[in-house]
Amino acid sequence: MKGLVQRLLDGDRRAAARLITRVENDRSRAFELMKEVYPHTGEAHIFGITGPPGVGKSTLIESLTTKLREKDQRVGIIAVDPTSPFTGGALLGDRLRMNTHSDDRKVFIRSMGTRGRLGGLSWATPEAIQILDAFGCDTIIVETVGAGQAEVDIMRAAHTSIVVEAPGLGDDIQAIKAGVMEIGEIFAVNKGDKEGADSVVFQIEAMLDLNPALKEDGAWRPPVVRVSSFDGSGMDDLISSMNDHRAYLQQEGRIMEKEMSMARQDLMMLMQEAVSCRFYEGGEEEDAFEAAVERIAIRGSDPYTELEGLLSG
Ligand SMILES: Nc1nc2c(ncn2[C@@H]2O[C@H](COP(=O)(O)OP(=O)(O)O)[C@@H](O)[C@H]2O)c(=O)[nH]1
Ligand SMILES: [Mg+2]
Repeated sequence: MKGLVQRLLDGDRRAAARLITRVENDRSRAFELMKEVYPHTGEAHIFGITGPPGVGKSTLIESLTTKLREKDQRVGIIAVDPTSPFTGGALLGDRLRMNTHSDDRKVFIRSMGTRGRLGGLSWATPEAIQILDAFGCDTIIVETVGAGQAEVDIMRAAHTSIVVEAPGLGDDIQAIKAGVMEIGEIFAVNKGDKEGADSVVFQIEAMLDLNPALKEDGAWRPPVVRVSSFDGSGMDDLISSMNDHRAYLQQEGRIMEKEMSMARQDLMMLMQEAVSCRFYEGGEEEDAFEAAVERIAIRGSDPYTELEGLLSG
């Protein structure tokens, strides 16, 4: 029988699903398989889509996917759902609905919980992206809920970051946090069918005007696109902006900069995980870690000495 990786490369959807489950549940063993998968990655364009809950990210992805399918693209969608560290369950129950595409063999949809990891991605998200890349997806869309570190995470894991906003979410200008202004390479103002969308577009444009870096030669000025996932208006403009950004990255070695930043993010996450799993997520050396904590708490030692001890042990 063919191995799981070979079946993935042959375009077997079940193999893709099973591999993702493995990297979620049995990580260090799955890394052996990822070594075989990785050489087959690097073809897909990865889009991160972030924004506050309720702006319509999932709905937008669904209509975008319809458009991409008209061009016969193979599409991979990963929705990262923040899970509560207290209950272990999904915080928002933000499962992708996506019924429109559930029978389409060229669309792969997967929800993943963050499983208590701080930040916008779960430990296994980078591998899930790689698996879908090797599976042959032309476009991979990763949905994360915008909440501080989440945006930074997704920006570093994607070629193009799309920030979604919408009218009617309370104080518009406050919903558009300063942090997202820096990470958005495209702004999609969703719910364009509703009143107030123009005002949101205007406010984002005004905030972008304040950034002198965007006026520099060769800088990418993020387009602000008004869309409606309900009536489909603006969706072609959004697709053009996505293509424009992709073309922009192809110029003057910018893609290499992106690839470096993505590789840095992948490796940093693995290193953080290696340390946290080794010492405090039920790892083998948790006892040593806890003993060090106790020594520090009673002032019998200090964190700096203990760090040296743990890492050299
Ligand atoms: N009027 C309007 N409502 C929308 C639009 N897109 C999404 N919604 C609604 O907004 C709500 C949140 O959508 P969802 O996609 O789950 O948002 P997410 O939390 O950002 O993923 C749902 O009730 C959608 O039906 C749109 O373009 N126009
Ligand atoms: Mg959603």
